[in-house]
Amino acid sequence: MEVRRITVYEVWMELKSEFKTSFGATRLRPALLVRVEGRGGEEGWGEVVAGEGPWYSYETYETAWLVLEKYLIPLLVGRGYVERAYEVPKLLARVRGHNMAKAGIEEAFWDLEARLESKPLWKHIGGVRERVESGVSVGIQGSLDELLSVVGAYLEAGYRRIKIKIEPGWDVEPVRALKREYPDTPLQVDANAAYTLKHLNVFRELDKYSLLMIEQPLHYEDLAGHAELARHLTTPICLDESIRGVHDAIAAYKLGAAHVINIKPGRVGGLWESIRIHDLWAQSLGLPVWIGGMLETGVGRGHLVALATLPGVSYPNDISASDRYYEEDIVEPPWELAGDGTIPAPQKPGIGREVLLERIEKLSRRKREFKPKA
Ligand code: OSB
Ligand code: MG
Repeated sequence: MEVRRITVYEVWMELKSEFKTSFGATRLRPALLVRVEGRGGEEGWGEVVAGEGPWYSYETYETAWLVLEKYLIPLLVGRGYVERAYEVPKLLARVRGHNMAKAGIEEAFWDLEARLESKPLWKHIGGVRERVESGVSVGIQGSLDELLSVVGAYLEAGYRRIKIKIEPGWDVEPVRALKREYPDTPLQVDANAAYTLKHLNVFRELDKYSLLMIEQPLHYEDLAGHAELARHLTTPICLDESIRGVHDAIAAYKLGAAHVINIKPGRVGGLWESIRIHDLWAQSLGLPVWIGGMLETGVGRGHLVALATLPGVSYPNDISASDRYYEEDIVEPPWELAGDGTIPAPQKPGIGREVLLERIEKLSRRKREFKPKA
């Protein structure tokens, strides 16, 4: 693939409602959009999911901008040519960490490659399903009444699986309330690392509610702690923040730290590493994975949908429709929920959506172009 030009846009997307987790609340979501242009005007798009501050990860939209412009893009644009998308991670491997920045540019090459081959991205990466199961991730609410009404509205809209964010003081009560009101709705919780083993009594209580899983209960570096916790619970433990690549997945398996992995391309450095984790955890070990989200725009969402079509994905994903997040998305058509609580895999090439350049230009606070030296 010839690389004619790489452009990075910094956009700020206003969420329809504030999203609150154990590490803070967001209403305005930054995103870096990466556009790679090939020879004949073809283009590919990727998204950097780093947040406003270093809370979920050490990366922020500003560190990602710096690392992209100073280190990552020069490694690719300087060559003027990239053979295959799967080689991008190898070309970027000299840079340690900064997985979200890497993923944004790697995804753009996958989208471009699939478009050049006139194939939907999901088929290009070995996906097998025509629709992906959509769940919704619900932030921490101000009261149980608000929680019940917010969840009620999502169920009304067709979502079939609910995940709620928890933190100390907002855990057993909301789970009990939801199980009482909606006993048949599959439910799981996500702590974003807000607990320690001292909270064992809370987890023992949560263990009574047949939750699908408990996501990232402990510190992101504490694989041994998760292994210890797992020995006390029947509810499966799912890791998110702790799994930064396939090496972490191997360590988690050897320690018995998790039964489930939430795969996010941003967290692990792109689609290639996501597929490697899927192949190890689901295909080789026979354990469950699903695809998580980071409140992506329609661009990042396209990459999530593609990953969710992989054969080993066996739980509903944190991939909701565009209108769960934003009044207006930056792709056409927006991602929509089908009647059965799924999102159909697209038939068009690449991520399967038209990316609205004019809208992106309008939303941009910063833009920079990179070209090979003539
Ligand atoms: O931990 O899964 C998480 C959003 C931002 C940061 C971390 C997480 C999340 C979500 C949102 O849960 C999932 C979505 O995009 O719908
Ligand atoms: Mg999570």
